[in-house]
This record gives sequence, C-alpha cells and structure tokens, in this order.
Amino acid sequence: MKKFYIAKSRRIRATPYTSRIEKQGLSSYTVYNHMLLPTGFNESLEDDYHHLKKYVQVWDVAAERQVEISGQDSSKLVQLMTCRDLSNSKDGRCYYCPIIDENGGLINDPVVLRHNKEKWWLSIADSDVILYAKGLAIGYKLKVKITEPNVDIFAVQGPKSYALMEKILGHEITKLKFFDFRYFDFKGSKHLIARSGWSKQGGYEIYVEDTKSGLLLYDHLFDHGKEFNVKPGYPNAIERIESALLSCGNDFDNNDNPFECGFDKYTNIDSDVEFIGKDALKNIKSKDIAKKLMGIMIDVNFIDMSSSIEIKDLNNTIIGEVRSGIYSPTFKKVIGICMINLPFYRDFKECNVVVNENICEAKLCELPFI
Ligand code: THG
Repeated sequence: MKKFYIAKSRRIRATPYTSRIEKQGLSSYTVYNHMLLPTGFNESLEDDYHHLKKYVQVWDVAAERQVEISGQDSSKLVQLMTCRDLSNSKDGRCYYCPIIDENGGLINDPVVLRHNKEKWWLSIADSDVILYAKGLAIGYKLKVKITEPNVDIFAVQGPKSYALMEKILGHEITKLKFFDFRYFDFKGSKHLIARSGWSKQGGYEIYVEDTKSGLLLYDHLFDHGKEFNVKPGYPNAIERIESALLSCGNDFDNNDNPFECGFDKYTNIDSDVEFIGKDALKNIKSKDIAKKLMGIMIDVNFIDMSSSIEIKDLNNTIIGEVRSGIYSPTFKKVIGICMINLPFYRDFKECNVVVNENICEAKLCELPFI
C-alpha cells in the first residue's frame, strides 16, 4: 500500500509532544479534531499490539480535545447535548456520553469530566462539538462560557502502566478507580489524571494544562520506564477493534442513533431530564431499530479500509457494510465492525465481502470480540 505524506500547516495543529514522537520514530499520522494524531512508529502495528498487551506505552492523544463548559447554566447545557442522565453525576468522575441531535443522530461520543456543577470538560472524538454547544447556548440564552482550553492529553496504557505510574507519582495513583480523576503532584506541578484510555489494557490519561511540567513528566516516564519496557504508542486499531471501542466517524456517524450502536446503557429516555432528541429516541425505541452495529470475521489476511465495504448474503442481497476492519493476529483473520440492516442482524448468517477484489467468506458475531 502506497503511503502519502501529510502536508503540515497551521490548520492541522501540532501537539506539545509532536517533536518528541517524531524523534522517537513516528511513521504516520492521521488528523483528528484538526490536530495531528500518531498512527504508527517504526515497528509494525502487530508488534505494537503485542507490546501494548504485555508492557506499557505512552501515547500522544492531545487530539482528544476538551470542550470546556462553565458557568451557571453549564450543567443544563451538558445535559441538553447528551441522552445519558447526568442528574446523579459526581465531581471527579468521567462519564462516557453519546452526544446527539434533534433526530437522535449521533454527533460525538466524548468522555465527559465533571469538575463540579459549574465546570465540565467534554473530551471529544473527531467532530466540532464546540460549534453545537455554542449554537445551543445562543439559542437557549444560557449563561455559560464555552472554550477549547490548552489541555493536551497523553495516555499511559498497558498492564505495566500501573507499576510505571506508581514509580513516578507514588502509591496514591494506584488507588484511583476506573473513570475517576483527580489532580496529582509532579515536582511541584498539579496534573489532572484519570484512570481511563482508549484501550482495554488498563492505564491512565494525563490532561496536561502546564505544558512545561507535562513535557518533563512525559520524558520522565521514558527515562525511568526502561524496566517496564516502555515505548511510544498510539491508539492501536487491532486492540480497539477486538475490544469494540468505537470510533466516531468510522463505526458510526450522524446517520446512526445510540440504540443502533449499542449505546443503550448510556441512553436514559425514561428519566425526567431534558435533552435534545429525547422524543425522537422515544419514537425510535417504540419500533425495531433499522440497523445494528455488529462484529464480522472475514476469511482473509489483509484489508485496506478507506471507505465502507458492502456485505452480501449468499443470495447476493446487500445486508450491511463493514465500517472498520483489520487483520487480527489473535483470530488469524480480518475482524471488523459493521452495520447490519434489519432483519439480517437477527440471525447471524454466513455472508460474503469483496476484499482486495476477491469474494471472501465471512461470519457475523456480537461485539466485543474479546
Ligand atoms: N479518552 C479521552 N477522550 C477521548 C477518548 C478517550 N475522546 C475521544 C474518544 N476517546 C471518545 N471515545 C471513547 C470510546 C470509548 C471509551 C472512551 C472514549 C471508553 N469506554 C469504556 C468501555 O467501552 O469499556 C468505558 C465506558 C463506560 O462504561 O463508562 O473508555 O479514550 N479522554
């Protein structure tokens, strides 16, 4: 597969870690929230996958931008944007929240951090949530301030992340529960650290506000992490597809709703909170969903995904599309995340997918794979 350079410009923003990862052997980027997001280093995606599952990696995920909503009406605005009931939310907790529009169509799936009732961060996936938030604030005449603060996340992921972070920040860090966050001291500077991250291998995310100290911490992790075999990394497509961590814009977009994407547990249409799209979701819930996100295993050892790929049943009827796919060394075939139409999502039929111009046998399954 031919690779192309990214022409850098101000519009495609660098991160504070960019110069470091480029020295550390970066080989490819994607663009996410108008910012550089690493997608590969010198070693192969498969080697990095095995490494992530065994050791610890430090990821430049500064492209996961924060939309800060503060002020008197901030709780109201955050709740208007998500179908997840946040009325019992607590300070210092993260909440995975679908953001939807008036039709119930998905806009984004951020991790929402509640600092307090008057200060929230939406740690967004790749779409311009800030414009939606500002539009709503104007229309509803809300007393809020909406900004994109200078917060640049790096993640520490993998089973050895706990030991590495304990060595650098002390024993307290190991007591942080999944999706809790608080400020930890590093050489006199405070850093917001959450136990979270876009892998199922465990770890932390450091929301760096003090760039100078954040870079010191970044370097420190490498300087003192050799015993844990620390390496630079990035959200790994193999690991995240096996774990069914969904990718906004790839696995779902604005034409899909939370029920079709398996976000049922983050969708509360029966509580009395007010959010945009609630009536639309009630209507959707009263019928069968039109399509459903599922897993697919395809009998082939390589797939190049640059757009969705049709899935047909054995009668040549289109039953859905593959939206993300990658060769999995664990399953020894291509695994993918696909959207399957009604009624075909009901029984997991054998199907066919044309990959690399060959008709390949495939099987549907429930998510996650692991
Ligand atoms: N961390 C932070 N910001 C982010 C991401 C992240 N913004 C962009 C993108 N990732 C948003 N998407 C997701 C998707 C899944 C999860 C987090 C962000 C996630 N899900 C867990 C799961 O599915 O098991 C837990 C969800 C729960 O039950 O609460 O972690 O990674 N800062």
